[in-house]
Amino acid sequence: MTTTAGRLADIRDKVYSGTRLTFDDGLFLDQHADLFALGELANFVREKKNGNVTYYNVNQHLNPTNVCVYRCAFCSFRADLKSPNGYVMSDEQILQRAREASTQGATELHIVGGLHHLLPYEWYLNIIRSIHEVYPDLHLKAWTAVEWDWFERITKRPTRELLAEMKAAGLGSLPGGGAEIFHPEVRSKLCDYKADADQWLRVHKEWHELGGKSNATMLYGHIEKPEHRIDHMMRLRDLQDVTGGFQTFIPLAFHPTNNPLGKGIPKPSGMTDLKVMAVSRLMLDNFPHIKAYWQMLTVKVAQVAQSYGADDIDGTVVHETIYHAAGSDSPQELTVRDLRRLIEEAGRTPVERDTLYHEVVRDKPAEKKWATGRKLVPLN
Ligand code: V47
Ligand code: SF4
Repeated sequence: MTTTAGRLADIRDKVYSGTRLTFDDGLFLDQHADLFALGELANFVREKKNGNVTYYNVNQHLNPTNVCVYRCAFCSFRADLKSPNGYVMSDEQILQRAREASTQGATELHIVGGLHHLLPYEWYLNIIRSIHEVYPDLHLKAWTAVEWDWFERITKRPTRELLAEMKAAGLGSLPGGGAEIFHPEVRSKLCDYKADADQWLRVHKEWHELGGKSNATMLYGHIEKPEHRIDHMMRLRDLQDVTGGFQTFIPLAFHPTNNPLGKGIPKPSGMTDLKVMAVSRLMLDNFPHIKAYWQMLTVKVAQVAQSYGADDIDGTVVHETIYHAAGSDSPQELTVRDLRRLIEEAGRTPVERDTLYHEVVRDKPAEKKWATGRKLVPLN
């Protein structure tokens, strides 16, 4: 009979020799390995792939509407069509936010939002086209696979065609959101009606086949079990073997405030955050990067995560709303100086990257200025 120590030794040999881990290996690591052992192994892979570098970027978020036809059980951001909290930004507000991002030195605008009951696909297309026309240097990372699936439902046109159309209009890449947990046992309880695992993976495959890059996420720390997390990673790894189009995996810690799923569920602990980070690094051997998204993990855990497999910390993240609605107590945004300092304190070398992981070299470092007040137009 193999002991726990024996099993861990076998896995250690595999990691050091570059042998791919199996589903059972992943499950064992998630359930039985101690955090120090996980950290040692994940850090080995992290340094083999990315040396001592931790990447960050200068980015802003834009959520053009929070009105959503879906009711994901974990979501604190969405609003009903007739809710007083519902908003839809005007074209002018959207362009103003792109102007602000551009003048503050951002290289990326991360654009996601609700699936509005009444707005046509052309509204979403026009956001990309109009920003790209005025600010062609701003990389637009926009619309999760769930949004693409929605566009297909409302236009009755195939996602492949819509992706190509939006690429021509200026779309730069796809964010990793909407993945949640792929396994239907859990997904049906989190978000029964929106795009399922196959649809999510298909959209990313089609985008990769068009030559695009994208990210992937996993929402953990709620009702899922270790086997659901490992299953999620295996599905992503399988697609990455085929396309190679994923850049970064981002484990997202569940935030329980202001959403139906959160009742009675605490936020995942720092131990769970680091374990999931490390297991992700070990299982996703074909993903170049693992991101410790500081807004979601807290600055402190994101910093420690740089020794548990992560090599990216995300960016300045001006105007984040989704996590703050769900009870994040992280700061609203960080300056470049803050980001570089906390990366250096973690013993890593900070490197500014653009969305596609090219190094950004500046005459002088970009600095955030406080944004002026933002007004949103209520829908009703
Ligand atoms: O899909 C929503 C998650 C995602 C909660 O691609 C929640 O670079 C925890 O995908 N608790 C959107 N998570 C955010 C996202 C993302 C973020 C940063 C960078 C990138 C990238 C992508 O946020 C949703 C959902 O999985 N989410 N509500 C919550 N209460
Ligand atoms: Fe809508 Fe996205 Fe919230 Fe789900 S997570 S309810 S799709 S905004």
